[in-house]
This record gives sequence, structure tokens and C-alpha cells, in this order.
Amino acid sequence: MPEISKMKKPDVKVVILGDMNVGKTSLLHRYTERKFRDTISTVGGAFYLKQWGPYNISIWDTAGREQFHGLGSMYCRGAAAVILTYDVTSWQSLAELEERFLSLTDTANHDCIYAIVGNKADLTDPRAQLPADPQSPAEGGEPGTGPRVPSACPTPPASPLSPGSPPQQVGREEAAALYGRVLRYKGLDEGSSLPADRMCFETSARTGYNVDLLFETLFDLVLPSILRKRTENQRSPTVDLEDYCEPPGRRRGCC
Ligand SMILES: Nc1nc2c(ncn2[C@@H]2O[C@H](COP(=O)(O)OP(=O)(O)OP(=O)(O)O)[C@@H](O)[C@H]2O)c(=O)[nH]1
Ligand SMILES: [Mg+2]
Repeated sequence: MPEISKMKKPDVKVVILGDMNVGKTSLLHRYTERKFRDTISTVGGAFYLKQWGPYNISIWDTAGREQFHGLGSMYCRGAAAVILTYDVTSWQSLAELEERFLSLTDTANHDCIYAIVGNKADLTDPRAQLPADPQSPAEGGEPGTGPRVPSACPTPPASPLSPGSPPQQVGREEAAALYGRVLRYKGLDEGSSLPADRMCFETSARTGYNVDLLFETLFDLVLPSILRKRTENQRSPTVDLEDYCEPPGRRRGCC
């Protein structure tokens, strides 16, 4: 069925990178299945195809474990957006993004968009907690039904929820500073790039806080990449073997 195979072809690729245990798989589950469920540490990588308007976006979940590190640059090849994920309660997970993961993005598109995402915000920020009223989920309901909570790097860090909560080790300003270093690593001018307050997010896969906002902001931003790719494909058309009909009377074989 050529029609279906064409519909499912991804137009663009978004890759989620970050240390093990930061919640990459949980973020993808939350966005695609509207649920927070038990995960097992990812082996290699997995991808999900998301229909976004008339476009198909592949979202790649990668393994954070060191043993799969070599695969990262392969997953990033041709990426239009990369989500660099850390855990807000782990300073080390932010440091790892720069030390271990940033170089994997060398294979991404030259105009790739970068988001810095601090997950597990429910552990440190009361705004990311599940609301008391179950009728108004933070953002975990059906697509588009939950309230959008805008994220902004420069807002002051929230105080810990209770004496037993893990402390927030990574502030929004550290995430914004990393974003600046990512731009410099990529040779991009901060003045003409997307600003840090738009590209740094704090999320909770557990409650859904800011998860739709993250993915949908990126999907909107990669639209120019999709349109450019489609134009390039139109300029250099390829033969679709599934559509090929052999002319009547022509024999198969080489001679
Ligand atoms: N409190 C809280 N826990 C979370 C959140 N997201 C993930 N977790 C927990 O963190 C652990 C790791 O989550 P995963 O989604 O498997 O992490 P990962 O980044 O995919 O890990 P690897 O696949 O090993 O790279 C699990 O125990 C999750 O339940 C969150 O937003 N809040
Ligand atoms: Mg995983």
C-alpha cells in the first residue's frame, strides 16, 4: 500500500539525549501515552513517530548508559532538534551533558535546534506537583486539554517542597549558561539564536508539567527544516520503486 508507506515516512528527526536515569523514556511516554509508568533502562534506542499536522516527526529516545555511548552520534545524524536532558536534583547529570553528550550532536543538521531540559521538577518545584484537584491535571490529560505552564529560565528557583525532598541542585541560570555554551560550541551567535528563556525547560514526566510545551515548541521550531527538506526532495526527485510499473512486454533479466 504505497499511500500508507508514504504517510509514515518521517519528515524530520528529534533526538532525546542525556545521562541514564534522568527520565528521557518517561518524558516520551508522558507525551505520547499521557502516562507516567515504570521504565526499564533503555537499551540502544527506540523511536516514536508523531503526526504533527500534515508532517511526521520521529522522536528518538536514546540510552544514557555509558556502554551505549557509541550509538549516540548515529542517532543524532540528521537531527533537526536535540533535547539535552538532565535531572534537576543532579548536578552531575547537567555536567555530563557537556562532557559526554554534546559532541554526539556533531552529526546533527547544521541548523539543529537545542533544548536544555531539567526533568523531575516535581521533586523540587511546587508548581510541577500534581494539583490537588484531579479534574485539572498539571498537563497530563488529553492532548491540548491541560493548562500550558510557561517555562522561563530566568525565574527564581523554587524552594524545596518539604524537608524530605531532594534539593534542587541545578538552577535555571546554570541551565541557561549551558545553553549559551552549547551555542558557542556550535559556532552560533547568541544574539541571532533562539534565546535561553525559550529553549530551557523544567519538566516533570511524573506530573506532565511542561511536557507538551517542550515537545510542541520544538515541533513548531523544526517546521522550517521540514519545508526545506521537502523542497530539496522535490528538486532532486527519486524513483519510488513501489510506484514503478513495468512496461507491458518488457522481459525481466539482464539479457
Ligand atoms: N520524580 C520523578 N521521577 C521521574 C521522572 N521522570 C523519570 N523518573 C524516574 O526516574 C527513573 C529513570 O527514568 P527513565 O525514564 O527510565 O530514565 P532514562 O533517562 O530513560 O534512563 P536510561 O534509559 O537508562 O538512559 C525512573 O525510576 C522514573 O520513574 C519525573 O519527572 N519525576
Ligand atoms: Mg530510557
